[in-house]
Amino acid sequence: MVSLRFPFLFSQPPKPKPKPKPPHTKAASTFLAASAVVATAGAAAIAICQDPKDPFLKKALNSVFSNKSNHCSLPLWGSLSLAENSSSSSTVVESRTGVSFPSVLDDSKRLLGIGLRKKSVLGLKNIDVYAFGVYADDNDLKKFLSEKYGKLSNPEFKENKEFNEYIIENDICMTVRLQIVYSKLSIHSVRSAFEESVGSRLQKFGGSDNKDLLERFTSQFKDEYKIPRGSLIDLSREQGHVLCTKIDGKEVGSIQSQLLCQSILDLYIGKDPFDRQAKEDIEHNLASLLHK
Ligand code: DAO
Ligand code: DAO
Repeated sequence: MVSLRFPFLFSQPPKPKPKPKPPHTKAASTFLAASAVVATAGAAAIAICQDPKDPFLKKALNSVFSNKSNHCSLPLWGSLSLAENSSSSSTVVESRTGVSFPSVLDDSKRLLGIGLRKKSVLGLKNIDVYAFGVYADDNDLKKFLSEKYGKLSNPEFKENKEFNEYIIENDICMTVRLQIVYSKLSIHSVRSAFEESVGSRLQKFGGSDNKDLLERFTSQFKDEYKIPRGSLIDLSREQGHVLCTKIDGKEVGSIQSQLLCQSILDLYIGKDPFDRQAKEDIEHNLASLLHK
């Protein structure tokens, strides 16, 4: 079954010719996706965007993805090459917020899934805080997953839920990109939210004595920083379990800690993720990537 919300990542689109980019409205994206589906029978098209509520698009996508020969011609790791096969200009839209994410980041990281971080305030309302995209380096994925899981069949791999933990724990270069959608975010509320979310993971994986690590992390975020709606925060695990944080493309700090990297990734692809559907999409895409 192909997820309509995120059905495209491992197809190998013919390299599209660069076109002038229209303003990225939802309508424009939907139109682009729909016309490209019709035109190219389901290759690059879907990398633009999809809206599962759009009956026309849903139908178009269904028909494309029900035809296996049109979908995912990627056979083996050996043919996986983002540089050759992905258009770095394509984006994916998180449908609830309208926020878009590039399907490739830093030339080598591919988008595995997108989701939404909500937060309940005083048990009264749920606010949308940020949309996120989870990326992983192609070569690292190839190396780590094929070494460990290359011999499993697709169903065996899908059933093997420990591969998420493996990805969370190991030295695979990954980025979680957050795009803020809540317009009244203060540094104070950010600090207390991640003391709760990251703090509970530090405790879960590392035991009780991790106050220093949490403080080192939170002290990177100075009171004077502003994070209005539209701000972009990249949390990247770089080689050697180094967590590097950028705000709007500017590095604000990096900390070498396997525990911290693992705790951050666990928020998105661990046992109790912020967005369960996003995690499932990521699992699905990893499975497709390993066995095509
Ligand atoms: O306005 O008090 C309020 C509610 C704020 C909720 C903030 C949640 C912050 C979540 C972490 C964001 C990390 C960028
Ligand atoms: O959503 O609860 C959460 C955790 C988010 C973890 C990352 C926070 C990084 C925040 C940077 C803020 C910069 C001022």
